[in-house]
Amino acid sequence: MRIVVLAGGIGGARFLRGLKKAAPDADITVIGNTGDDIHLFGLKVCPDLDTVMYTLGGGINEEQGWGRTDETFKVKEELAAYGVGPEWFGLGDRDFATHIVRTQMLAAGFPLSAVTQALCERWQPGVRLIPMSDDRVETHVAVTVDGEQKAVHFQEYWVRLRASVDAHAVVPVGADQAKPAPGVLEAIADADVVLFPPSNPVVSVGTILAVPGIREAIADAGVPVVGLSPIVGDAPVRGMADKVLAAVGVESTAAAVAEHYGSGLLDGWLVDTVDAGVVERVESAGIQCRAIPLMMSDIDATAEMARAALALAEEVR
Ligand code: GDP
Ligand code: FO1
Ligand code: CA
Repeated sequence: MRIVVLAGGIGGARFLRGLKKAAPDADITVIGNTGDDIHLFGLKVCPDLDTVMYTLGGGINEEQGWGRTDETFKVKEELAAYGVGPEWFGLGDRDFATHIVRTQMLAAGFPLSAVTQALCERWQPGVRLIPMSDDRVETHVAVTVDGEQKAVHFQEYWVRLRASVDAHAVVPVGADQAKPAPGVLEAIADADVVLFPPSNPVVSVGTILAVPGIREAIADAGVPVVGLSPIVGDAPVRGMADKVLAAVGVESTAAAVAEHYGSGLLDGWLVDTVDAGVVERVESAGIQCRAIPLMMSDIDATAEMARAALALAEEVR
């Protein structure tokens, strides 16, 4: 079975670990969000691609969910001693090596998709990881700080400001001009099922869908598209997805997120058992819905979620 997954960072990566366990023989292609990417210290950092790569490759810091295990921060300390920041973004020494290799290969002319493949040679994530695009796309957030309206990079909004200021708009800058990376549209056209993991609907899955051609390819593939809600009991399980959902006018409920994707895209939607009350509302929007435990507390619980998603895909096929 060929499965395509549109993934952000932590939610996407953890779901993929369960999916690999639930479907060990499946051919899994992951289309990764690159809207979170940022240039720091002259280096290209791709948080969501790296989170998927490290998580599936056994190098992730499990508690944090991002960055490397057994990490140190000597380079960051040395940079700070020169007065060079930003101090609010925690790039570790081991992680730095990844960004140096990536930046060096990009400078040599390799596209990000080829660089990602090369980095995955080391990590062997057991899936084909493709960035959504080789073109630069950067999510920016329009905010008001001290009465002044401005746009900040998504990482500044998320990590420095902790999404604590009002966001008026979320813009994937460059997305409208971006082309899907080689292999993205082909993987979707050849898929037997497309899954939306419990990733951020706005700044992860939404950004991938903003690359012209990807949404259309999914709708045209004629295969089941099934998503899992990142919102449980009217709040994100982790992180501040409610803030970016509010910025695009979507309430933070499992039902509203399903309706935001819409029946033109989604065939099936899984909500947590605490949200069983919304099943009827989602189904009246033309999306088949089931309520099951959706907490990725361990790999077995996550594999159970993946099995339920694949079972729902068969029901709606
Ligand atoms: P990010 O790029 O690191 O922010 O990760 P993603 O975009 O892939 O996923 C973030 C989303 O995952 C958040 O909105 C969380 O609410 C959701 N999430 C994290 N852990 C869980 C979980 O155990 N269950 C569910 N249903 N959602 C989760
Ligand atoms: N998230 C943080 O909350 N603080 C950090 O200092 C931080 C550093 C960082 C370094 C590399 C990397 O791949 C990811 C990193 N993240 C950090 C996570 C990253 O910002 C994610 O994009 C967001 O958490 C939301 O997707
Ligand atoms: Ca992300």
